[in-house]
Amino acid sequence: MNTTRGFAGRPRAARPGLPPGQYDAGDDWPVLSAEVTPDLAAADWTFRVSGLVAEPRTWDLARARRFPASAYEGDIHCVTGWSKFGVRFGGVSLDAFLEAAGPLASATHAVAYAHTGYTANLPLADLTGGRAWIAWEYDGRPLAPEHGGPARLVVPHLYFWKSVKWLAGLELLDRDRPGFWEQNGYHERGNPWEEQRYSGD
Ligand SMILES: Nc1nc2c(c(=O)[nH]1)N[C@H]1C(S)=C(S)[C@@H](COP(=O)(O)O)O[C@H]1N2
Ligand SMILES: [Mo]
Repeated sequence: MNTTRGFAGRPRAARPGLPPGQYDAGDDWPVLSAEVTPDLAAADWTFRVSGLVAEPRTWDLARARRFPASAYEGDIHCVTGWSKFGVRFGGVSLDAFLEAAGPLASATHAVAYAHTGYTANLPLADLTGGRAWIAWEYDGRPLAPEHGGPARLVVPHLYFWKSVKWLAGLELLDRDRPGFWEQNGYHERGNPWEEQRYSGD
């Protein structure tokens, strides 16, 4: 035999773009929901920006679609370990909604909440600057209900638990207020590149 001892069976080098401790889920797209998928028709979906804003605003899907279209093409990372490469979400940049409502200077954090009651907290800076979307399409088709359709939040540079499905609103705050998983031990920010999985990481 001509194999070099110690070489065969060595783990392959991590794929570039894979954060520490993650694996590539390939074509799979697992569904992770703490709730039962709600019966939420596109016509009944609304999104509200409230709290520390100049003017609280609410949009339905038809009005949300009037903002310039914006897509995210890239990778997503779930704290349970899977990452998915080359996803394509279509919708609108969250900046458009925030600019319309006018965050007050005192606003530093936000709680994103779902039509089901699920919540996630984020620093406001992670939701601005072209890094967060409200998405209603996946691969050019309407977002499937189990993946958060009619519309969900997509904040791909953080662990995907922050990307609230069946998104109902954002409340802007002057302090960090833990959401559903964050009250159960998960990290307040959740940067996958720093492996911020659990509180204190
Ligand atoms: N409303 C709601 N949004 C949610 C969740 C949830 O349980 N409820 N799970 C989060 C988690 S942990 C992940 S990894 C992603 C999963 O999205 P997917 O089911 O489309 O893969 O949604 C996030 N958003
Ligand atoms: Mo997750």
